[in-house]
Amino acid sequence: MRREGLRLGLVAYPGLGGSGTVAAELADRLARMGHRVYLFATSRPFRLPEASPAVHVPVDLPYYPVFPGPLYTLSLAGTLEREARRLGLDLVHTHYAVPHAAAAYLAFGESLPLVHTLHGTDVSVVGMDPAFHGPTRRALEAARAVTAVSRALAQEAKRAFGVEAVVVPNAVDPERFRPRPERKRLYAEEGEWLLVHASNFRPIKRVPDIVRAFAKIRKRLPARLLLLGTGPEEEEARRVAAELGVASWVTFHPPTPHPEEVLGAADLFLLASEEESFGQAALEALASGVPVVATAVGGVAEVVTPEVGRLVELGDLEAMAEAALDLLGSPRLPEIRRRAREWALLRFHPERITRAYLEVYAKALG
Ligand code: GMT
Repeated sequence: MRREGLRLGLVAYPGLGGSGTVAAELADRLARMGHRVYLFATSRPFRLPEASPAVHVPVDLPYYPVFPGPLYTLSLAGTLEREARRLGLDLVHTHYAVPHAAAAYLAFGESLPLVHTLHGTDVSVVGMDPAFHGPTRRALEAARAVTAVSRALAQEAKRAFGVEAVVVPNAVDPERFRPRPERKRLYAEEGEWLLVHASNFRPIKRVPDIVRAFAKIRKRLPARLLLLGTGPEEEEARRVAAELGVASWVTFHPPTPHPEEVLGAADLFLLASEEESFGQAALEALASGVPVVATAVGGVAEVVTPEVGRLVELGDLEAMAEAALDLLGSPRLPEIRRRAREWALLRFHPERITRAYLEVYAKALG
């Protein structure tokens, strides 16, 4: 490692989504530690702090009428190759394997140390598509290191690609994600419990299930549901809320680069996903001192332990409502809230996770 620090290229999707969040926040932390960090993405990542010393390197999507669509993989490969030389990068670290791992492999082969972080559907869904599996597997095999955000995902990666991934969980910033009870009055009436869900509202997140579970809770408790984000299932979630007669207690909050302001005000966080390699939003809730009721899928059990929340079977909305009512009615709720934050800070503190990535880089650099 050079005395002045490393020159790192990180690659990420810029929009709403856990992998982009993880990459942008890691880039920011590494840059603030004194490394030179360049974040390659088609636009400035949503969760990269405005004053971050990490530099966004745009990846253009040139359009030529002869192409059937924009050639993102090729454009990223070309940008990485050109900029790595110009910037003197020591290592490239991609987040979300498809197509980032293959693009980096195309750019460098094995001439530059490459590290790839697997996030979830890049292994379980997209990566298994026959159109993407071969190139992704070859790129992962050739990398100096592959990491996965949970043990569950590492096991899946072994099955899907035959690769041994090092587990580096995601981090959460405890300064940013902290209890903010004074903000609750902005989102809920006096005497109402505030239940929150945050996601990109893709079908996999089952947002309408959250509304259905909430309707059961609302029959027994004065409560409000705040759905933070947007995406393909927003309309269906609105329709279900109207159908079940709870629309006036369901608030749709647009995506914000400051989810901490909403999460810190919540009493409970709900996650009904059918697949979740980690559950970054659940972790952010825990750090905010908010217990979580989630479906027991993928790596969620590695984040939401019995001390800080409840896990229920996928699609069991009765169990989800009961677990929520049980937690909210528990005399131990203040202690559970304290433990949620303690657990998040103990296991997922950014310093600890950044150190783990730096160890992976050190090994990759030989
Ligand atoms: O795999 C995805 O669906 C996309 C990805 C994203 O960009 O949001 O989400 C995954 O990565 C997050 C960050 O590591 C995890 O918190 C999510 O659990 C994971 N999503 C799934 O596994 C469905």
